[in-house]
Amino acid sequence: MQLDVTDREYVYSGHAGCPGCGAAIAMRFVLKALGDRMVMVLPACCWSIIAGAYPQSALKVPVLHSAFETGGAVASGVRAALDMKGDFETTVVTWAGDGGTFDIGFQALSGAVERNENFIYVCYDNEAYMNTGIQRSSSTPYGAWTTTTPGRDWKKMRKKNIVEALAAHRIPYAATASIAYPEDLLGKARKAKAMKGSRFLHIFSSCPTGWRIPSEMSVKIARMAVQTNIFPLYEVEDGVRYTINFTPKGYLVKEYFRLQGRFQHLSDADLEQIQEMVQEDWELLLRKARISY
Ligand SMILES: Cc1ncc(C[n+]2csc(CCOP(=O)(O)OP(=O)(O)O)c2C)c(N)n1
Ligand code: SF4
Ligand SMILES: [Mg+2]
Repeated sequence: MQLDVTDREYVYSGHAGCPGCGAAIAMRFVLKALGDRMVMVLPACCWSIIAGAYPQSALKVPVLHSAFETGGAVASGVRAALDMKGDFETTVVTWAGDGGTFDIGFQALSGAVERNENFIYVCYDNEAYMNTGIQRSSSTPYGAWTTTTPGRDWKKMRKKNIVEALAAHRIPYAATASIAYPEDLLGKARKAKAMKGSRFLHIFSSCPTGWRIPSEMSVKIARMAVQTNIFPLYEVEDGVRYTINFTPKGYLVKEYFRLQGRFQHLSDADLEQIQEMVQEDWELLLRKARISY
């Protein structure tokens, strides 16, 4: 199948991402969907390094590097400045990691979307603080090794459901997407661009370095996360209208876990427990999608 997407590239080759970096793939697709009439706010994360420090940049869009916790606040300010200049056409995009979104930037993000600020907030999710050496975040999944959840202290809490948290603000659009499903990802980025108000994209972005997987497995692992229901693809409009975009045939989660170094310590009993947790979450999502508004 041929992708309906421009040949134009907005990410220069030779950027500083690791081979197979899912975050780099995510950026490439999102920029193809959004085009270059934008200001990108980039709080501290791997992408700050991948893009590089001024005057260098791996991105062909204007970038404003910002402090780690400020993605929502800086984007609000950039939007206000553009509006004062009468520029209502330039899209403001925050591009932040899971640490910068789920944890340290959550206050600024929550404040901004509660005001329904007119911007797109993209969280590329590699499930840990990768740029500073693979520390656990509230996006790190149950069962994972990180450098702050080592050995038997592997993470015992569930991954925070960030889309639910954003939907609770009743924003116009919140959606999950994956680097392994580019048609879906491009469609959601275009849909978000056509809307006004606060829009949130949560993109599953494999990290070969932090997940201890070979770089060529990056997209396959991301695909398996969707096919196992570990990372379902869905949208929430106005905080209440759920649409599930893909219904998997149902791979077992152990196949996904066994391929990644970060989960090698888990026993069969742990994996069975995780399978049940994934099933529970999926059934809850199905129930929400059945409610009609
Ligand atoms: C206030 C503050 N605390 C800590 C840091 C150090 N720091 C920079 S990037 C980063 C990790 C970012 O994690 P995430 O947002 O998940 O992005 P990733 O690196 O995984 O792409 C940290 C802890 C900082 N820049 N500012
Ligand atoms: S550490 Fe992970 S997210 Fe960061 S550049 Fe490398 S592969 Fe990408
Ligand atoms: Mg991260």
